[in-house]
Amino acid sequence: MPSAAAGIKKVEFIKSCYSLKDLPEDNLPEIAFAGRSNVGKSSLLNAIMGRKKLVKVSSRPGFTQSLNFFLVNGSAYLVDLPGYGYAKAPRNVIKRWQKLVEGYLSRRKSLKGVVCIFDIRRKLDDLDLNLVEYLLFMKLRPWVVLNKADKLSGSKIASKLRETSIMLPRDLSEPLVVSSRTGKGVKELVQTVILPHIEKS
Ligand SMILES: Nc1nc2c(ncn2[C@@H]2O[C@H](COP(=O)(O)OP(=O)(O)O)[C@@H](O)[C@H]2O)c(=O)[nH]1
Ligand SMILES: [Mg+2]
Repeated sequence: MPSAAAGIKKVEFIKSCYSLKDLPEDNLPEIAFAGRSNVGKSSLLNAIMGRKKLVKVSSRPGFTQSLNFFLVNGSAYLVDLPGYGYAKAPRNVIKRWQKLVEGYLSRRKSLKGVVCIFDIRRKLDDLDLNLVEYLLFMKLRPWVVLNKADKLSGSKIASKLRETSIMLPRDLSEPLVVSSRTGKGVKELVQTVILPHIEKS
């Protein structure tokens, strides 16, 4: 993924936050990216920002418990949240995750919404649905993105999209189908979700 999506002109890594005390001041519009560990969150951020290694694609899923802040166009943050649902994560790691992510989601005033990334091949489970419902409960906007579309044929994509839409709360907009590997759907995600919510209003 050599170049950033149109409209993403400049990207800088700002910091990784391991505790809520470390968060940068919330004085800029911000969009967070959430999803199960290994769903391709970091890869999708890299595809959006056009930098293969800006966000570390981990070989040890479930162990990165930090919120990673990226400054886009000098005027907004994209935030890589730690992934959930790693089967081998010990209880204390899960507890820490909850405290960090829920603490962040519940107090971040500048947060415009959360891109919820799911694997298009998998049926949504309780953890995925809990995320979407928690966001709605907190009056935050979820944008659902189905990643790894390169793994399925066109007709299978359509049926998976239907299956997922049915499970989601009604008032959400249609999930976007993407592949961080091929770049499919990334431009639409940037144009319809990211840019409109991070540009100055
Ligand atoms: N086939 C395919 N693999 C992907 C895609 N996005 C990510 N991956 C792979 O999925 C694994 C996890 O990706 P990563 O970005 O680290 O996931 P994260 O844990 O959600 O940040 C890596 O092996 C990626 O190469 C995609 O769109 N298609
Ligand atoms: Mg990651």
